[in-house]
Order: sequence, then structure tokens, then C-alpha cells
Amino acid sequence: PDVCVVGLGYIGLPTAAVVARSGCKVHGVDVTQAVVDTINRGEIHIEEVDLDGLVHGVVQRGLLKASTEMAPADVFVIAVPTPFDQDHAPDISYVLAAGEAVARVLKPGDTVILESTSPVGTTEQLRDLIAARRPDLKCPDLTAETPDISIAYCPERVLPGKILEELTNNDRSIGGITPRCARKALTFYKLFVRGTCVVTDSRSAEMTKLVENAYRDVNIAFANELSIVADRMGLDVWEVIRLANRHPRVNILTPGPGVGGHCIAVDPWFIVHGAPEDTPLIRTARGVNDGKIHHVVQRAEALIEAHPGQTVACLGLAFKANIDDFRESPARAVAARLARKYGALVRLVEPYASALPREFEGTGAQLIDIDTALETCGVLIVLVDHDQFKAVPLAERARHHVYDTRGIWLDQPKPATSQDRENLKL
Ligand code: SAJ
Repeated sequence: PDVCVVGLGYIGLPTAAVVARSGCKVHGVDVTQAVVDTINRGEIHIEEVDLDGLVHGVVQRGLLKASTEMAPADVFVIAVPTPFDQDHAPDISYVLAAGEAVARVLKPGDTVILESTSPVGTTEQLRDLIAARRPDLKCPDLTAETPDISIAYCPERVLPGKILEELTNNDRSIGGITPRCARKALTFYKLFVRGTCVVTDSRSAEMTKLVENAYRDVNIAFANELSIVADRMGLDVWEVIRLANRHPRVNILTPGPGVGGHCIAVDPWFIVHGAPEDTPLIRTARGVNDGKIHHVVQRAEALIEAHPGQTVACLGLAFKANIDDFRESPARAVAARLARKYGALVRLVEPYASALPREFEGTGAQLIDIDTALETCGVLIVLVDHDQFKAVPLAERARHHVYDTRGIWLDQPKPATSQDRENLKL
């Protein structure tokens, strides 16, 4: 089939490239002209392992073309952002705008697939919008026996840093407005997915996506809360988790400076917003993970003030290990607060950054490499578990005053499960 991918960001661009690699002609649509121009030159505007070579190849072979304009196709994949507002209410305006644009070019036989993380019921809203704009097309609902088009919700579940691998190998939920819609969407995913595609209805698939990230958030919150309790009790949280995880049915995740990224800290709010009375646990977990940043700042300040005049190296700004994504990063938030307070005493080590983010301007804080940090800084605050930091020899670490928020500098192995260690190993 000819495929149109709407939204060429972290999900849309890799998806467009993988679909094109399977031999389909792909038309990518993005509202930003610069993004379109970059892709049409065979280059990419985001960082992701192996994506540059793949995009270059499919653009050269004429299989992927980007544009700011919608074009007719057989399958439409919508992968636009769904942010939330100040009250944590989901904003699906980009999805609906994409739906408007798709509706204009739809023809009988087409399939429309929504991939954006969305509150429950969004796919039905998309169907209602298309039905209103295109009264000439019979839209799917459980009473229409032979609809002209199919509409489905099929969320992505790829891990940044492993997107291309997980895009093909992960299982997928395929949620149709009707079973027929699900079967049509399934045919499309079979073109490039090696994992199992499990068919369901659109509302269950929407909720499943939110549940996956809320599950992770709640479990990380448990680990983060334990780390705060352990600090108060003078216990080593890593030792406690390591021991507890020897129990065959206990599997505690890894504490850190908080939860970053664009999904786990956002998606739980979509559930809370849909059922505010019934979600005290999910809401509290968000509060615990956001609050961990303040705890880390306080502990770092106590260590810094216990060693007056010593220079401080904050190790890591990224939102997690071995990636160059600094958006919504708790490490960056902690480092910025320390830089504002201690100014030129603070150094930042981030192997994935070539310059410091704007909030560090004027603080006096400087970007240095890990070797310089080990040579010149008395206090080390580990904020990200980059491999480069894990490789620092034990003797070097012992010469410094260390606050290790990620537990990478333990003599013991990390307390996460082997599966989790695998997931986090990018
Ligand atoms: N983190 C911890 N402790 C842990 C695990 C993670 O502090 O034990 C922190 C990380 O450092 C990071 C944040 O949580 O700041 C999120 O990292 P992550 O690796 O858990 O997840 P993301 O945000 O990169 O990707 C998630 C994934 N969801 C799940 O694992 C359930 C991914 O599969 C989704 O596709 C993605 O969200 C998404 O797009 O929704």
C-alpha cells in the first residue's frame, strides 16, 4: 500500500523509515518546513541509533518523501504529539487537526491509524470528526456492516535509544473501532512488525498504552520513596533493594533523581484526568517522582556544604543513560539548581552535550570532561548512569566525596532485575 505518516517526530520518522524499508511508498507530512527539508536531503532532525543511515537509504531510493502537504494514500498513520495543559488535561488538538487534514483526501478502502498516546475515546472522536467532514464516506461503527474506511488505534511502545529494534520486534496492540478495522490495521503492521500483533478494540488499546507507562511510573515511585526513607533511616537503599529482590516475587526498580522523558511523566495524568476520583495511587506516584528532585537537591547541598570551597562535578544532564535527550530531565533540573546556588564552583560533565543548556548561562558553571572532573573536583554528584561514568575505576571514585543518585558506583551489582537492566542498557 501507499502510506502517509502524519507527524515526523520521534515516533513518526522511524515508523515512516521502517515502513519504507519494507517496500511501501511513504509520504511523510510535518508542519515544520525545516524538518521536511532535512528529511528530503536524506538527513534527520532527531538523534536515534542507526536512524540516519536508514532514512538516507529510503530517501535515496525514492521510497520516503516528506512534505508539509497531505497527499492521498491507502493507509494513514497519525503520530503527532498529545501534550497536557497546566491542569494536566490532555490536549488532543494536534490529533484532531491531523484528522481534518486526512479527511480531505480519504477515499473508500483507506485505513486511518492513530498511534499518538491518547486519552480513552480519542479514536472514536477521530471517527466522529471524519464522519462529519466526509458524509459521502460510510465510517465504521458497530452497526455499519460495510464501512467505506477503517479506523484503528495502535500505540507505539518503543524505547528511545532502541527505537528501530523495538519498532520491529515488540508486540503490538491493534485496537479497531470494529473487528473489521482491527483486521485491516493488522494487515498493515504485519508488513514490518516481527512481534505478535494482538487484536482488540480501540478503547482498550488506548487504555493499555496509558497503563503501561503508569505501571512503570508507580513502580519507579516506590523505589524513589524507598530511597528517601532509607536516607532518613541511615540505610543504604541499594543494599535493601538488592536483598529484597532475592525474593522470588519481589522486583523493585531503580531509584534515581526523578522521572524524565516525554511519556512516563505525562501519560499517567491522562488516566487521572479520565477518573480523578479513582486514581489516588497514580496521582501520588507522580508527586513522589516529581518530589524526588527536591530531595536530591537537598542531599547534594548538604554534601557540598560539608566540604566548603571544593569544586562540584554534576555527572550527567540527560534524562536517562546513554542518550543525548535533555528534555524533561531531572538530572538537568538538579544541576541547574546547584549551578544557580553555587555558581562557578559547579562543573557539568555530559559526554552527549556539546554546549550547556540555556538555563546555565550566567551561572559560571562550565562543561568539562570526566577526566578533568576526576582530577579537579572534590565533590561528585552522579545524576545519570551513562556507561562512561560506570567505567570510572573504583580507586578514582574513592578519592572523592560522592552522592550517587543512580547507584552506579556500588561494589555490588545494580538491584534492578535482569530484564530491566537489559531495557536500560541502550
Ligand atoms: N527510571 C528510573 N528508574 C528505573 C527506570 C527508569 O529512575 O528503574 C527513569 C529514567 O531514568 C528516566 C525515566 O525513568 O528518567 C523514564 O525512562 P524509561 O527508560 O523507563 O522509559 P522512556 O521514557 O524512555 O520510555 C517509556 C517506555 N515505557 C515503558 O517502559 C513502560 C517505552 O516503552 C515507551 O514506548 C515510551 O515510554 C513511550 O513512548 O511511551
